[in-house]
Amino acid sequence: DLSVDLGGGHRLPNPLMTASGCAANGKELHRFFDVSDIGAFVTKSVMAEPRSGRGTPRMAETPSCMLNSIGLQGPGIEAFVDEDLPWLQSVGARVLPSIAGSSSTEYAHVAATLRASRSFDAVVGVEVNISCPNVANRGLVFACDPLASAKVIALVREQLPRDIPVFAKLSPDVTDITAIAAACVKAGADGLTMINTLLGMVIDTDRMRPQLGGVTGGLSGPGIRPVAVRAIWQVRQAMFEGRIPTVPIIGVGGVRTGRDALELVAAGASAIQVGTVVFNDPSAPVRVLRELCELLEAKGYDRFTDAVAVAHGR
Ligand code: RRO
Repeated sequence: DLSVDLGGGHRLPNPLMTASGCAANGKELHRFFDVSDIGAFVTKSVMAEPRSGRGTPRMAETPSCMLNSIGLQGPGIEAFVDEDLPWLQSVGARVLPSIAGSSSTEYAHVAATLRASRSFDAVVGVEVNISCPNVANRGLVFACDPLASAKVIALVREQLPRDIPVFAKLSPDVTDITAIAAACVKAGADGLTMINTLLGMVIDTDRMRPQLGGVTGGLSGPGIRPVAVRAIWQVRQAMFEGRIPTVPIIGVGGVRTGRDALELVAAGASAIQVGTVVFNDPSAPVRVLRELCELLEAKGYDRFTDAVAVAHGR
C-alpha cells in the first residue's frame, strides 16, 4: 500500500509527483506514461497574465546539474483554467497547481480564479511558489523573507476551501530555512515543498560571456540532492523540537532513482517530486515509483507510511 494523505482528506494512491516546471501542464509526459498513475501532477507555476519569460538560451548543463532561466513563462491563469486544468481532469489526473505572483494580491487573484474554475474538482492541493529564483528583482523572491512569505501564504489560504491543502515551496538560498518554514506554517500553510532550485551561473569561456540569456539561473539535478536532504532534515528536526508545527513535507531535489526518493523520505519527506531527470527519461516518475516500491518491499515495509513513520520517529 503506497497511499498517502497529505491533508484535506485527498488520499493519493502513491507519494510520487512531478516537480513543478519540469513537465509543463502534462500533455508531453502523458505520451510516455499515464499521468493519473502518479500520486499527483504538479503543473508549471502559473501567474495572472500570459508571460513570455526570459531571453534565450534558457537552459544549460553541467556534469551533475542543469540550470534554467525560464522566467515564469506561461499561459496565464485564464488559459490554464480554460484549457490545461480541464485536460488534466479529463485524463483523471489529481492536480496540484503551482501558482506564482509578483505581489501578494496577484497570488490571491490566481488562487481565487482557480477556485472558481469548472475543473476545480481535479485539484487536490495548491503549491504556492514563493521561491522562483529567475525574477528580475531578487527582492521579489518572497521565500527569502519570513514576513513576505507569511503574507502571501495567508492571503492564498483565505481564497481556498479548507479541504484544499496549501503547500509553500521554499528556496534553499536562505540563511535559515527553518525560519521561513515556521513563518509559512504559522501563516496557514498545510505543508511545505522543499526545495526549489539553487541560484547559479555558468560562463562560456570561448565567448567569455554568461551562457544563459538571463545570466543567472536555477540549479537542479543530482548535484543539489544533498542540499535538499539537508534542508528537509533541518525543517523536520525543527518540527520534532516544537519550533515549527508538524506538517507534511514534499521532498524535491535531484531524485533520479527509488533510492534517492527513499533518502528524501529518511530526511523527513512524506511525498516525493521528480523533476530534472524527466528531460533524459520522460517516464522517470513511474520508474522511480516502481523502484521505491521494490525497495520498500525488500526492507519489509507493507505500507509506504510505515517507512515514513520509522524515518520521522528519529
Ligand atoms: O520559471 C522559472 O524560471 C523557474 C521557476 Br517559476 C522556479 O520556481 N524555479 C526555477 O528554477 N525556474
